[in-house]
Amino acid sequence: MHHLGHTRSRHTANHLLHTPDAFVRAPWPGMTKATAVVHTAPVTGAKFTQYTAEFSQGGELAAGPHQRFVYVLEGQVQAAGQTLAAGDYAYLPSDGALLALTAARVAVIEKPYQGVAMPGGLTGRESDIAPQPLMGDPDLEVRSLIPADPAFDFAVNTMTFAPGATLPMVEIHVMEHGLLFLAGGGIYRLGDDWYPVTAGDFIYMAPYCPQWFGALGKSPAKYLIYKDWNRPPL
Ligand code: UGY
Ligand code: MN
Repeated sequence: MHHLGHTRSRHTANHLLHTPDAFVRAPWPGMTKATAVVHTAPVTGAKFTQYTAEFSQGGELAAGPHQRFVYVLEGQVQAAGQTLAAGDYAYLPSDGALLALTAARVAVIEKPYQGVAMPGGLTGRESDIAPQPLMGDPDLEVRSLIPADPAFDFAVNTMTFAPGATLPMVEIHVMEHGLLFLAGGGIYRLGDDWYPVTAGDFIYMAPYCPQWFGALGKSPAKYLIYKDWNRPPL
């Protein structure tokens, strides 16, 4: 029994709030000394999969059949012959295998490619990406981790909100989102509900889920956000 059956987690028709108290870890073939917390997958209606892979030192995650994006949350992993540390990321169109050089936690996004020729792989460091203010607001910085090239069929950004900063409007759009809170917190509107959210939480937003966020507290709020991108809906 935990907190008398209470959790902030919630799953509705158009959104999922997945909080760490409700995470269940499971391995699958291709994982050695590693487990995954699957946050969203096609079973929820999503057209992608997002999970947090948790590794002991020496742990491995084999390549899967789909393009993979990884963002290191903690520790060090090797991907495509490169060493990635916290804040580093990689787009791996094939050969997406990961080897943990230390105990590590990695955000993993996988999606069947929509198109003919997948772009080449790349790695980067989030802090090297120049921030862009969202709709001119210098208190809301967007860093695009995937290059602006239509060969990519999804986008992954970080969004950093100064204390008190908000999304400029309630967004309603055809794209779906996978969102992992990296730091700070605030209030997220999802559909007709408002939720307190904090670092470690995950949110899935289905297409057309009304969404808005306001940052609370004395330190910036930051999240990693996936969306399908660069493809017509039909
Ligand atoms: O890119 C986006 O749609 C982003 N502004 N959405 C969000 O933060 N919920
Ligand atoms: Mn959005």
